[in-house]
Amino acid sequence: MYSENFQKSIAAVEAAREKNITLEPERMTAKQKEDLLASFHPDYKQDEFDVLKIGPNKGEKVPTELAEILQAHSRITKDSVSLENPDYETDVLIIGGGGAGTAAAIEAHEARADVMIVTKLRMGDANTMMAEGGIQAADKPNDSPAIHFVDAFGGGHFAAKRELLSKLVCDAPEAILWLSNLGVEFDKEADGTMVTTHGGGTSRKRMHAAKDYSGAEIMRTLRDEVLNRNIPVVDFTSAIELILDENGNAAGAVLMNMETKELLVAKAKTVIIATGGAGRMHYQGFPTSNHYGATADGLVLGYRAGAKLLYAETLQYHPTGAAYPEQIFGALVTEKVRSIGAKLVNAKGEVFMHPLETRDVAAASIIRECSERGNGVDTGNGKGVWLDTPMIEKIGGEGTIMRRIPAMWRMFEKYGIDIRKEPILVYPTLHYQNGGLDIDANCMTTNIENLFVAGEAVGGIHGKNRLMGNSLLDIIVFGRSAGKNAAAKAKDVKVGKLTLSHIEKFEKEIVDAGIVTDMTSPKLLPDYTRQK
Ligand code: MEZ
Repeated sequence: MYSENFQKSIAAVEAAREKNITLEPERMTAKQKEDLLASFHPDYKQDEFDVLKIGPNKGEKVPTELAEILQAHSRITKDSVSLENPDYETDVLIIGGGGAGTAAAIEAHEARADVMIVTKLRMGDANTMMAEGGIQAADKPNDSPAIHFVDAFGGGHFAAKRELLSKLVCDAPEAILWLSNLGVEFDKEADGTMVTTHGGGTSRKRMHAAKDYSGAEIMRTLRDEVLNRNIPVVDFTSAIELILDENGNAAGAVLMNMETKELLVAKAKTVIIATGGAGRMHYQGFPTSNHYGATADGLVLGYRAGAKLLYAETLQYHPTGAAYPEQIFGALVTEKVRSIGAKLVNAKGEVFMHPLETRDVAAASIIRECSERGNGVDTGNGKGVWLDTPMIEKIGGEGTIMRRIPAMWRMFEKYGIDIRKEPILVYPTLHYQNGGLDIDANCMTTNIENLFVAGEAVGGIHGKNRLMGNSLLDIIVFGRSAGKNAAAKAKDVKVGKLTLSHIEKFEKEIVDAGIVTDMTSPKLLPDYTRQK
């Protein structure tokens, strides 16, 4: 239910609806996109970035808030814990209990390695659980991994590491099969074929979904599999520092019980970082679609131990975060809403962009509409544009919304808004970390032996912008691959004497660079008591 303030604008949206449904907005040219991004995309706001003074990416710029935690003190000193009698010993230590971590655990277990998951909240408290719209895979006759590659490579500004993107698209059909066999209930046509839709920047319909609960359905299945296999999961326990051995190879982690703050030591032959994203860093003050624990922990752990980052300066602002009501500010409004017919319109009821531009372009368009062009709707808590959801029922027929996007209906219905009848207000929300730790095609970091990474903590798979549905895909493809490779590698590893000497080395770098900070990292949880 919208108050009086919105009615004039809603009337304009309703009056233009029939015309807007059939309107085919032009695609932007490459030059128009470049100019738009340079002026309106948050990644291009130079004063929101700092140049790193220390570490493997010294001299490169990253978001100011990320620079602060990458260049912060460790939570411990090298003498805070004894490494002599580890509390846990395993072949493969997996840090993170989301989609990538659990997929890795299943494959490492399948390869008969001893495997253990440590997670700072509970298994499944992760961005995977919150993913809605779907997972891409080129498994229809009119499609191919090569076409999928071209779409994603272009969408990512031709910056993806080719070997990683190639693995992503080539392993995608098998990833869908694996998930199906584990029990994921993908949406199907009456004849049993998968329902597939478009996403922004896709030239073929290759988005597989479970309504708009795709991530929750995948996570449910992976979690069940981990539990069925009795894979040990240590929950409410965070990794706060990697442990290396005397040869500089990854060999475990220092853990902290989130409640008692007790420190524990896990020794391992190989380590997989699967800690997910960074939405709760609220870069540039943006709200986020991410889960509570998304604080870039893996980047901090890896960086302090000497692992390189790739594209850490690029973030994804999902074009359609909820802008109203305030209670759900920043929550994800899945791109699938546009895939199945809703268009973005401004306060005057005008369509201002093609609904399926890539996410960076769509986000920048919305920001321009609400700033320079002055065509945003005042939400009482900022600005937003309309996503004209009633179009969906007009195009797909009555019942389409309940059949395809029931979670969206439920999210707004709680606040008296029936998205079948009324449009909704949206504005970009911090959604995804495009950059992360630099890995090779075997998922091992390029400069620390036996340290593997999977999921959102990886940089370079998608280049500088990710297409919808390639994240649920990458957690499965790279999670599985990291699990298999870490298990295989563990067979030949002889762990040397454990050490935390990298902490001392990093402290010296902080002092030598003249960095003055009282911050410690990883951050682990957001702090909402000290907002700027
Ligand atoms: O890949 C994603 O980020 C995704 C599917 C999000 C969404 O809009 O549903």
